[in-house]
Amino acid sequence: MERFACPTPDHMGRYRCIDDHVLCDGFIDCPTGEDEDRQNCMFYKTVSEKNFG
Ligand SMILES: [Ca+2]
Repeated sequence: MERFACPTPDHMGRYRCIDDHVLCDGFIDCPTGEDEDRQNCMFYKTVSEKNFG
């Protein structure tokens, strides 16, 4: 399983790490919602679809 660090730290100044399965799942997991960013999701889903054939 891959883990990703959010690009923006939270209010404590810590960078949160999230699992790849919470990327683009419709819920905001990063402090400013980067994991649900439309452009990032478009890229992520494109890669995922290629990986799944
Ligand atoms: Ca999410």
